[in-house]
Amino acid sequence: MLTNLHSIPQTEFDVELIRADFPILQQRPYGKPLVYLDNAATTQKPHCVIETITQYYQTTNSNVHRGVHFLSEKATDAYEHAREIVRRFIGAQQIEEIVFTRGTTESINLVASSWGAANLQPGDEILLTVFEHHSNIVPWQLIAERTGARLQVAPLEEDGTFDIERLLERITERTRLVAVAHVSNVLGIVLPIEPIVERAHAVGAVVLVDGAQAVAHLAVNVAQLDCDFYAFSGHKIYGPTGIGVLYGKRALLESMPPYQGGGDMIRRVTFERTTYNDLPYKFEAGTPPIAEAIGLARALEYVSTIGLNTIAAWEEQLVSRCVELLGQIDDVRLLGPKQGRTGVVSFVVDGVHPHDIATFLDRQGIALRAGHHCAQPLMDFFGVPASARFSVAMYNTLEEIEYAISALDECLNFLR
Ligand code: C6P
Repeated sequence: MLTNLHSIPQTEFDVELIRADFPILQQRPYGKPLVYLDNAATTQKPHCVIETITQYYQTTNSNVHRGVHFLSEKATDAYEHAREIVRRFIGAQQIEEIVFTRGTTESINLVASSWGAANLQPGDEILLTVFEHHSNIVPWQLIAERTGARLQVAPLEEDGTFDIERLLERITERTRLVAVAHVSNVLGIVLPIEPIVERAHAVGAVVLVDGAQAVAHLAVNVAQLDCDFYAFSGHKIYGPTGIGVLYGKRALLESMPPYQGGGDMIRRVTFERTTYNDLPYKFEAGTPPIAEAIGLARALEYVSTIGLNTIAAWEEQLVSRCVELLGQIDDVRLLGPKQGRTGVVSFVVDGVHPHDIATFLDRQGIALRAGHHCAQPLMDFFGVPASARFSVAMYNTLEEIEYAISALDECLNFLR
């Protein structure tokens, strides 16, 4: 049995062939070719994912785990097969460790509500970094308020670089949980997870990794990382919206109380007492996102046949070219380091609002994001209200990067 989908032999990378798989790339906003550089917000979907979802509704649609009829069994098989694909994709050891959720946000809220309520006490510490997404801050604030635990925050250096030692030294006997982004959605830096896990486990703390910006860009193996929880969203890895994954070590998931109550998460209900279903169903109350899970599995297979290492090598070229060309424009300030970044390039320009940049570029057919990127504490750290951000996917080309940066240059000449 394959333990990890990343071990599938990979085909040669041809960006034009890849582009042909994504019908939306034929769109022409304002009559211009679409240059989609907002992939950190959400990625586009290949034919095979769209087809799989359509096929599901045309041939299989039914509720899962509930019926003995033909369609229900077919839908259940497809849904459970999707779980197995996810398991292999992230290198989890057991199928029970894969919980389907609505997305990264729900995965983190599940852990905060369930694990947090059962394990946190006054004086306990939850360690985050200053560059976390709001989805990996607010759930911890909510549970800290309920339990009396406190948030601790690992800082960045003044120049926007990250020193892992500054995080490690904050893991103490009081730390109960460390929750960190694998890849920052603003800085693009990749956190070394292993030393964090090692130090956290040494003091008896657990580690949750927010993989929202990682899974589409680097080969993740949760068994190797040895993290306790790993969260990601389907829509950021060429899959549908409305589906996400929470990986959790079996023993931890077993020990946690349910997150939501409803159908499918129970074994027996009486008005006096309810007993709960086995993993992972204990955490999947109600009708799950069935078509979405099946679509996600198709997306993961698609990514696996291309190969994450191949994708990462291509995206590295895109990001490096973007950083290099931005460096040639006066007054552009890059947020984060020049090198060692994955997927995203965020920047600010003195005297120009990022929204004006995004609006100007939009008229050239270029989609990028401007705003606080749901990372307001990081914007505060840099002393800016917002930034502009290019974010790449495997279907972007070097020509698109060059076109986008020359449009930016034109925009700044116009606005300044
Ligand atoms: N970041 C971005 O444009 P959801 O919304 O649940 O799929 O993902 C939340 C999330 C959690 N962590 C990180 C590191 C993220 O980047 C995101 C989503 C998008 O950067 C939308 S704000």
